[in-house]
Amino acid sequence: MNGLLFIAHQTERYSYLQSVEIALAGGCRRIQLRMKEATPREVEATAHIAKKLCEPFGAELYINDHVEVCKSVRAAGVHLGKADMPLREARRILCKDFIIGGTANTFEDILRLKSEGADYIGLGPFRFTATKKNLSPTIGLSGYRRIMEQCKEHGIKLPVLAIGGIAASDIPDILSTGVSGIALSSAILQAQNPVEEAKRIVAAVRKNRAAEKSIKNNTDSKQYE
Ligand code: TZP
Ligand code: MG
Repeated sequence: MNGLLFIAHQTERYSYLQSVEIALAGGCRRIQLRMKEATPREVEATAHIAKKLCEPFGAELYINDHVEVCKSVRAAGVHLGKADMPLREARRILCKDFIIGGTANTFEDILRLKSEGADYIGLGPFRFTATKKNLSPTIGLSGYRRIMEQCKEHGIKLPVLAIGGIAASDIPDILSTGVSGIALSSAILQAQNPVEEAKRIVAAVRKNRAAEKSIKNNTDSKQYE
């Protein structure tokens, strides 16, 4: 899991499926369907359609919270928070056939999720966001630097996505901390022209990940000069 993950949401302007369509038109190729207030049946019905929308673009669909829905619609994976099904139980149901991500707010959370078999980590929130209720303490740029440094020291190579209150202009700084990608929602859905903003964000993530890789490769090779 790297690059950009779009969190599909319902807003005053857009339905869940409209937000999926916007993200796809803007070039996002990883989409998480996050329907907090919906019943499992509603999530499943929407996920079926979202999966069909993703297919022609070769985009991956992830489901927030609902392990059974992930399996029944054959999504790419599921994302689980602290209050959701325990990761080990989800792994028993999904085996190795599906990707499982977990939410972390601290380095200790990352250690726990790694021991439970997570495939990737959503680390946040970067800053305050109204998108999520019961928000954990914000991490900020210095927090990402510290936590990613701790991951390096402990040899933890799990992909980490930064999430929560991220704007397009934050992307270069956040990617410079060593995270492998960015997850966001409102930066696109609250923009005046969401499709154009999605395009801008997709390009910014691509450009800055490429820049980080080349800095890292240069630094790595310098160690042997
Ligand atoms: N966890 C922290 S923020 C968030 C989740 C799932 C949703 C996305 O937040 P934003 O600020 O709309 O990008
Ligand atoms: Mg959850």
